[in-house]
Amino acid sequence: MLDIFSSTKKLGAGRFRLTHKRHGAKIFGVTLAVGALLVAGGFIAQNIVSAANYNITPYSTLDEFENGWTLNGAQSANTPTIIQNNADQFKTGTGALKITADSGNVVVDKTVSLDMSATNTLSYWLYIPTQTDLSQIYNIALYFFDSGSTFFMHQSYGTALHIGWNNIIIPKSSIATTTGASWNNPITRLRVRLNVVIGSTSPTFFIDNMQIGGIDRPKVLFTFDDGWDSQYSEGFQYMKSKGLTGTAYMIGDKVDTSGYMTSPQAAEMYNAGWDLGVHGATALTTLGSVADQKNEIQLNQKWLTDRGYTCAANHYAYPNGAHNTDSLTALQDLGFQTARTIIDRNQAGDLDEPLLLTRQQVRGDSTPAAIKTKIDNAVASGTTIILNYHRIVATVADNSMEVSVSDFREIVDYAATLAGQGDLDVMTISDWYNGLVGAQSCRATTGINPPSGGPTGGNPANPAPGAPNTGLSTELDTISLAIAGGLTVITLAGVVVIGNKLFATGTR
Ligand SMILES: [Ca+2]
Repeated sequence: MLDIFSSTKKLGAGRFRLTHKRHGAKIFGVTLAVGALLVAGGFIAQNIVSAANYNITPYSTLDEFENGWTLNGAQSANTPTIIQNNADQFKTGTGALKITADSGNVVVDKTVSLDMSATNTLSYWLYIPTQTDLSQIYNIALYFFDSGSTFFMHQSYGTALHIGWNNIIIPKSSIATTTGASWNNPITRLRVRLNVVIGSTSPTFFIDNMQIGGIDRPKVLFTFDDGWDSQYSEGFQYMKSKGLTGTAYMIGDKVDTSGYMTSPQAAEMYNAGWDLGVHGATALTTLGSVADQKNEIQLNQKWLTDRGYTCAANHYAYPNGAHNTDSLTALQDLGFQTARTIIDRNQAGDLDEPLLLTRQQVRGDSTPAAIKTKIDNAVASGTTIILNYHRIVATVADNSMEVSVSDFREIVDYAATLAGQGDLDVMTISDWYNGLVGAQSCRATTGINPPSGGPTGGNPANPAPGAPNTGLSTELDTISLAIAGGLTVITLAGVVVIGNKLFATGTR
């Protein structure tokens, strides 16, 4: 059975969901249509065998926030406004629910009759217009009442949100509940409650597209900031022993200085399949203009591109997490594909704001058990967890910058075990992004090199990321060129050639 990226469906403004098709009968019709549009080169169509499509189980829409919502209360003397089906910002359908507070908390309800007993995941979208709005939102709580007084509740805190669209995906099992509430009961009322920061004026946000039941392929990204030498000596070496690769966001002019990686070490990591992304030593928000921010970003990007480390040269990590609207403009102008913040939340596999990726910090005083729980939540909710490390040391002296070797290894072991069981994939940032948008892997030209694990939990025939597939690639390239431009369907042992595209079959 093939796993192929078969269609891209646009859901409302800017949202793409990549749909998984697993049935051989459907593959050929779709693929022939796509293949006819492509020009064959001397490479393998990597996107088909990589994790091009992360959605495994489709989501079902629970509410469009377009009707039935009523203002149910606010703090006295306040006059909030709600507008449902507001088209200023929305994800799906024709509008979203826009809520504007007036210096106090706001409660908005909708009477429903929903059976949520059989679903596991819950997702919804929040749009925060400006940084000022964000700074005035303490949290946004979603309630699911199964009676007049018992309910489930999930809160998104302002500190875990960013401006623009936030795709919140959570396992239903992680939602707080009152005593007596049960998902086996019909849900009779939905509630959205905005709790504002004391002293706020009139924060606005939008909520749209509540969905249940969907699951995307879970991912773990090990990311490391600054290019410290222990990222080579421990991070790279230990992950290599487990067949895993990670992402180091580099500060160009720190390389070959005391405490940081050497040039040969960086080269070894890159050549072994690691991503080297762009970081820096200067917080962008300390720079006065878009042009100044661009210069700082490009300075560090140049260190990578000068050396041919191009796979993740369009992936950025904000120094200190600091960013503003000028930063977004600068990165967008420069063609960056992702930028990682220091907002701690699991990242949706359905890309929300690519220049505002979230992370999960791993600190010296983070217990391995707590990090494992976050990984478990990623598995349960079908999200991506972008782990963020700095130095890995024998004895931790700085909790914000250092993690012990033993704690680090425990998490690597855990991720490797789950990947080996087919529960998740461990990948680099470029493979994650390219797979998500349906582009081929950066390293595809050396053979069939999918991210570790494969799209449905591991194809033992696939080599490690970055490692050439010595058994197939040369032969496949030859066949690819020979049939360029045609629509012939050829099936070899373990390989399907359709038109000018090639697909490796597995045991999936
Ligand atoms: Ca809607």
